Amino acid sequence: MQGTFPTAPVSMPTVLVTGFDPFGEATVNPSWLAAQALHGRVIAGHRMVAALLPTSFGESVLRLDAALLRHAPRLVLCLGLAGGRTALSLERVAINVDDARIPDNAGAQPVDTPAVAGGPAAYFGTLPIKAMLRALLQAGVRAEVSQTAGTFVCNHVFYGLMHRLAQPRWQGVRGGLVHLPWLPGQGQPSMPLETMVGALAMALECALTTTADLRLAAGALD
Ligand code: PCA
Repeated sequence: MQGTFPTAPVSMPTVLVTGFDPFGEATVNPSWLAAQALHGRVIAGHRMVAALLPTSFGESVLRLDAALLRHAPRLVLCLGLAGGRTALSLERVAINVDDARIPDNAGAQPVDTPAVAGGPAAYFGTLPIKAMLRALLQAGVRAEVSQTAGTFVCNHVFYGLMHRLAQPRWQGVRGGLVHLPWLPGQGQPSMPLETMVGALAMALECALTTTADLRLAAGALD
């Protein structure tokens, strides 16, 4: 019988968690370490599946496409490093602009270029960021809602994700981006990997069990 059933049937719905490879001067990227740490965990009845995206404007969205098709997730959480940020940044919006201060890992450095030619100016993420923020702050994790994911590859992937999820074939699939601080030793301010992973598991649990987001000013949650 061996070989007849190459893979066990996996009926549990999945969550796709993506992370990036190191870029610029960084030698590790906490986003990929965190995604790997979450891989295989079951949260709120969903199996976490990690996928690595290259920090490349061109290749990242192609890999994202492949991962979406392969895993058909119910929810997608993209993770990225934003060195210099103090807190886990729950990104609100992806904009249709690529404007790179440094070359990506493939040497591309687009300036004032649309992420998707002819696409809308912006997409909001569809994760319940205020509910997630409250859960994180109540657990004592440094977290914030961020109003800009920048204009480098993270924003590009976030925009590409929301552009795809807006298509009828992905109806009902929610998506978002969380930026992570540096790891200890990478720079200051920093956050230990275990803290990030625990916080992300909590944020995912919240996202998977919350249908309507809270309507609270971010400041009211501090
Ligand atoms: N951070 C970069 C791209 C990859 C990553 O981890 C960004 O914030 O755009």
